[in-house]
Amino acid sequence: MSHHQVLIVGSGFAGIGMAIRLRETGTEDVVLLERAATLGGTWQANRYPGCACDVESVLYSFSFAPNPGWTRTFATQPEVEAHLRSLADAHGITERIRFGEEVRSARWDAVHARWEVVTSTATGVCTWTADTLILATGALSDPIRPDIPGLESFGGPMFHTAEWDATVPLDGRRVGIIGTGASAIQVIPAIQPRVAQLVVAQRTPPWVMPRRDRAIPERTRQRYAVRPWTQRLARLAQYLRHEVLFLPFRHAALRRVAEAVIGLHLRSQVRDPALRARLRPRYGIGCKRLLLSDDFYPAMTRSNVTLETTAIRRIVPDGIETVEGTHHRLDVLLLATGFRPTDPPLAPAVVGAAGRSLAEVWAGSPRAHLGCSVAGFPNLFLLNGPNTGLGHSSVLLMFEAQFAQILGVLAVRRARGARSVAPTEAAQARYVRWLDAAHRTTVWQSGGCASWYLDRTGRNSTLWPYGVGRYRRLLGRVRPEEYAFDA
Ligand code: N01
Repeated sequence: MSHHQVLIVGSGFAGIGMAIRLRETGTEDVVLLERAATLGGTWQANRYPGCACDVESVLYSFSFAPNPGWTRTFATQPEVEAHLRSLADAHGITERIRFGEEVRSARWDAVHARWEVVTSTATGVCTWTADTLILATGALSDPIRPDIPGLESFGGPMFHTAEWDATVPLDGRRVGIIGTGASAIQVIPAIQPRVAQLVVAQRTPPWVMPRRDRAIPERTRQRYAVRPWTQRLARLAQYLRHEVLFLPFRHAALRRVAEAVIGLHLRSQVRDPALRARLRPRYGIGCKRLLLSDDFYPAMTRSNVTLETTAIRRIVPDGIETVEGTHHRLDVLLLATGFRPTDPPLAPAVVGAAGRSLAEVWAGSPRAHLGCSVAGFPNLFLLNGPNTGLGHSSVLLMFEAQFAQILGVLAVRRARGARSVAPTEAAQARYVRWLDAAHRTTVWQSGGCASWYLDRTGRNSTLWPYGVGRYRRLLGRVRPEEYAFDA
């Protein structure tokens, strides 16, 4: 058993950024538990062809660790992963990560005022204790397979985009892909030129806007390195642009304008009116994640691509069958069917002061004070927790706001000589009521789509309902009266 001041679960952007900020502010004894063999979280797990960031690189980095070396306006997965690795190395975080440690349970020990965490490893079970536990496990870390009859009967290779099997050859084969979300629209153009046939099974057509990805010229990169303020200026411009992009999500009149403008992208890229009609979204823009692509629509017009919009009745050993009886023969089946962020897999295993788990307390609808701590769970902090996701900007900005709040709360705990801290029930309830009211007028509630933003109770427990600036202002100050400190 080993004891640490802080244990962080997960080594993606959130976990690594938190560890850096903790060390910078004087907390040296930080250990990160990572179930994978390498760091990076979602950026090491998702390795499908075409995988790239759909937020501009200049904004998809921490303000305290800018990267003047980004080679494209939208970094590819290998480049994001490499950036994260070099960040962890440069700040002495890599040696603090314990790889291959999958957290099985975490229990608050009130007697010793600490968390007891059990992990499983390749060789057995390990027990850890920590004064403070920070969950940085990501919202999009556990892929879901679709609930389609016969799925397991498929005879050829079948895998989820987040579990890409690069050993399976796709060249010259008949490939099917289920889903047309953010992952699918990156995979489809990347593999379309290589495969013999590509069947795209679409249940809901997404809104897709132009991406305008391009190489960042060497001279711009040099300028960013020599005069960092020029990169900060570019970052500010992107930040403000994204804040404007958010407005249609709250205002129906602006939504209609956005739909008209963004609808031109489909019109300009798909000439065939029949195909266009099948690709046209039928819900309010932003209700599901707004996607960016320059090559998805063109790929859909190629002669080796079939768009299937009729529901799948079942998967059979040699392909998929629709409810109208069409049988698509396939060699390989790809599942681009997303993740389940509203049922965090670790929630049943994290047990708080009253002996109840996060899953029991949440009952299918996660709630947290300011998105980063939960009443009844002392010395526990969440990164990328309930209602901290974004549909319009860089989630790294949200992480930075959470780092500030968590560091601030820990500083007050230290200053008061307290052993533990948790938000009060009243403060959390007030905050959640305010959030729910704010959500009522957003496109996510009224846009006429079914999305993973809403949990099984119909509540939006994933997204922050305003622009990023408001969250940063809210979390930039600690209000000690919102927390209970125990000596
Ligand atoms: O998953 P999704 P994703 N039968 O849930 C369909 C992030 N991300 O992996 O819309 C048939 O968006 C489903 O259909 P429908 C980003 O935050 C970021 O693509 O539910 N179809 C949908 O089309 C994103 O939002 C980047 O009707 C079924 C698709 O599968 C999040 O990850 C890149 C089905 C799932 O789409 C998730 O994106 C990629 C069924 N039974 C992803 N079940 C960046 O660039 C599901 N579908 C940063």
